[in-house]
Amino acid sequence: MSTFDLTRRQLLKAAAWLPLASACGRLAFASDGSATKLAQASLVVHPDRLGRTVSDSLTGFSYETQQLENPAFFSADNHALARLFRELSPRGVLRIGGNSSDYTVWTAYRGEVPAQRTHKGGPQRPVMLKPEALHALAGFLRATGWKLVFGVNLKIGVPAMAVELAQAVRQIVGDDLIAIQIGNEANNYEADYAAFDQAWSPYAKVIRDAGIPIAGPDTGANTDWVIEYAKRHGEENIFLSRHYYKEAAPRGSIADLLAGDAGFYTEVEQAMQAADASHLPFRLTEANSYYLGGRDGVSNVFASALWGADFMLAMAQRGVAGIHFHGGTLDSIEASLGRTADASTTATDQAARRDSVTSRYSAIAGDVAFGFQPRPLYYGMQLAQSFAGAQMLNADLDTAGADLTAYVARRGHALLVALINKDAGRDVAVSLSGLRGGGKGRLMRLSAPALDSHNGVVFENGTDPAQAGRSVTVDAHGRCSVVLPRGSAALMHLDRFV
Ligand code: BDP
Repeated sequence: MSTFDLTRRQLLKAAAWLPLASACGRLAFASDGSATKLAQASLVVHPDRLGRTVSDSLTGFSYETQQLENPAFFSADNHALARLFRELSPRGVLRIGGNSSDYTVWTAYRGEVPAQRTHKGGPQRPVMLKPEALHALAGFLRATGWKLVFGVNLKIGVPAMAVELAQAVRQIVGDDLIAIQIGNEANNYEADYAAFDQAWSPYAKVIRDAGIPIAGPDTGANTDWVIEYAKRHGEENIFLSRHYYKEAAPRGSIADLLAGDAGFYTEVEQAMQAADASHLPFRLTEANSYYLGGRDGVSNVFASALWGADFMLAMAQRGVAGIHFHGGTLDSIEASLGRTADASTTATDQAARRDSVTSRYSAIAGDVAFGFQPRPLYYGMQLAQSFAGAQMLNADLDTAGADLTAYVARRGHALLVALINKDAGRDVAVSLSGLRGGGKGRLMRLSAPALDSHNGVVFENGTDPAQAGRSVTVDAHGRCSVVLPRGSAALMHLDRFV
């Protein structure tokens, strides 16, 4: 466990704190109206126990290279998608890659390209990537302020084509390119790290010789590869990377997703040791709830918002610099898995049509024909993005046995507290202490009718007064209490903490 972990401790004597429920201005009531069934949790903030500084570019997305086959998708003219990116983060990072990047033919390349072996579990046809798609992508990046991480293929075994593509990306996208990655999840097709390193090295050499920054190893799992790669190639890289999915889609469920993934957190701490030793950021360049396209009724419902917010903040607390949620059209994801999308829909309303053409786990639904809209996960990302650039603070959390997580950070003079009640069965009253006496701020709730709701998600961070949260006041002793209904989260922003 990291020293920044919030520890579960014995239940404090909550009785003495009960009057404080009104100190935050009657924030909420238990959803069953009964105060007696509330779990009484506590959070003690320690302003002097500093944690990691959260990266400015914490928020990221990952899309298949195949998505670029339609240059109108990532284009400055795709205003609806550009707005959703921009509103989520002013400094996000888009990663292009996935299985389809290993089957991509750069159409401007004039050399020989061997016939591509397609196999079960991979795309059935190569992606034909044209220069106009890169020009459109460059426009999209300028319109959003986002940067780019771009994957070239390793599997085809043609470094000459990879370097030409990398050069074109660099020339067209310019300084908005952070790095080129070589190969997608090579742990799924190279026998071991040594075999990967041998295949990867000629690519890395020509791309670096062309003056283009690289990052990697972009492995699907295998934290040991990340550690070995950092040792061997740390100095040549801009950042280190791997991917994350909790499990395969058939094994997914809301309960499984919300239970968290302590084993992975430990792996991240190991990867972070390697990253810190090589003075490199570590990014999860592709991540989401369940691989094989996501799980319907789990990856695309409100539970994914609570999971996404918790996952991003748990990663940020451990020092991960960016989390790139994988997604895009159903067509692009199904193709990456060697399957054909069935996006036929009888829906007549626009929202349902957008949903039907989108991969299960995508945080944004829609396509160029139908337009775009946020999915529940998008709102969870928004909550976590509030921490970008802030400094994490250590705190002691007593969950009182509920599935509750909490994250605390300082930004300038302000204090941020995220409280995530992933418990499906218990409302929780959280007594906060260690705050600045008499402080004032806002409480913004993230809620939906139920954990399995596809629609009706609200994150009260808007300028619309009806969705702008409510004011909170901390008592003279620096205490305050918040009730979190089961399956909901809240972000507290206190204006003058120091
Ligand atoms: C990852 C691949 C990506 C797939 C995803 C999935 O990189 O191309 O779309 O799995 O299975 O491993 O959903």
